[in-house]
Amino acid sequence: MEAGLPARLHHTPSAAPAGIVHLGLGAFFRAHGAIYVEQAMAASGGDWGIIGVSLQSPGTRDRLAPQGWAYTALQLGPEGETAQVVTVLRDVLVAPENPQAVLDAMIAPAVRIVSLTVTEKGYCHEPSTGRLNADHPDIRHDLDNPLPRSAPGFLVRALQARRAAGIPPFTVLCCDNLPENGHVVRGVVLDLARLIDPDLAAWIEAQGAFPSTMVDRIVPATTPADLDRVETLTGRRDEAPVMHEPFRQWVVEDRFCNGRPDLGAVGVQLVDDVTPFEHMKLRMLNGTHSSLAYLGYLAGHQTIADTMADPVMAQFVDRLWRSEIIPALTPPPGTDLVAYADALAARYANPAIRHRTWQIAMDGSQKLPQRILGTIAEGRAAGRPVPGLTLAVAAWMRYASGRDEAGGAIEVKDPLAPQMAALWRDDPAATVDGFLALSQVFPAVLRDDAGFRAELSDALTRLVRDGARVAASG
Ligand code: CS2
Repeated sequence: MEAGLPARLHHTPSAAPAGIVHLGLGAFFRAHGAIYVEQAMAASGGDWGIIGVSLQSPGTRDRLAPQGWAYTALQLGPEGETAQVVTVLRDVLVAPENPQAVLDAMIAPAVRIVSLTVTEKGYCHEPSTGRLNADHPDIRHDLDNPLPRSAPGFLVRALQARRAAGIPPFTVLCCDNLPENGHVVRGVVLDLARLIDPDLAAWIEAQGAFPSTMVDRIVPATTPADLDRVETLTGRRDEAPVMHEPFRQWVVEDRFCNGRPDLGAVGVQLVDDVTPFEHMKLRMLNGTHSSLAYLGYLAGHQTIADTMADPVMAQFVDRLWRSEIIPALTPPPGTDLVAYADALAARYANPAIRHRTWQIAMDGSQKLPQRILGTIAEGRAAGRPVPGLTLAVAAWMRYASGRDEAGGAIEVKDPLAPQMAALWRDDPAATVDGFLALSQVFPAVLRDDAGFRAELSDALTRLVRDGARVAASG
């Protein structure tokens, strides 16, 4: 090492064939699924090394390449930090640069699982119905071109090539925060396959597997300051570390068509039906995360931990759990929902995790249905008031308008951002009418519910008049 230059993290990747291709190589997968797979191989063996695929940009590949695909995962607990180096990646491909290389990786017989974290919008489906949006520009492209752009396109074209070559299908393992996520990805894959070749769709239906999963670990985006922190702690420069909380959970339906790593050996819960776990996590964690993100952002809080340090917001979220969300849930086997809520409150308050409200606020139009609107619809059908979640929806509208409480611009990241910015009116009832007409977000049962419309207008009126903190204290 030259004097003055820090040591660089470096690793020589194993030459063993990869068993998994992962689409959407973001920080979440690198801090969650990749670590479980690495540990499962250490515990029980198997060639399950991972080829990561970035569907958009080359940044992660470019930062990981000089490190031999290794990276540091830094665990941030209230009591301190611990670092581990993860070496399970065998290669990283960038789909837009070379889609054929991605297909070749997915077609290799040694690859027996294709896992995905492509975010809610990556499935090209209608969030309110779960069906493929055949008008999506990437889907239209993928119907006409053998080299795809979308995640469903890569899955279908790779399965088509495997079928043609007599290679059995891989298991499609969805790791995104969608309800019945295996069912959703199966639906979009079969819808797309049917449009390309109905026989292919029948083959996938008969031979493929799409287990649903529930994934959980809080992984804030890595910042430049985090790179320095890792260097100070480990003595090595890593250009692509990931930050994560100590907690992790992965619940997986044990329906794989072509083998799997020994996930059970490393704490993954293998179950017959993941639905109650998914509902619990999406509604109790992600639903309150989004609620705190919109209200917290509007109240001027940078992170979830800052928002939880505001007693008004901590009490607000506690009311959401106890009065609005838990009463609508069936607890998963062996789970106490009140204890789960208490654990969430402690996780959110972890001051070492700087999870920005702005980051969680992203893509609200894709997140709200499964996180918040289902609970609202069920609560209303049961005659149970849901004022806090209704306020959260109003806060999302206010946020999505692109103006904060001081009139400053908000950088809204959402596929519907331009459309939503145009919906804001001086009259809250008119704003609510405009948003409720978004049928890709709101299910008919809420669009047609005059009581919900009126309560949402009231909530938005209070939010605009009094500000987020006062509205949340009510
Ligand atoms: C968050 C999730 O960004 C978001 O929308 O709600 O990423 C959340 O941190 C994870 O699902 C936790 O498991």
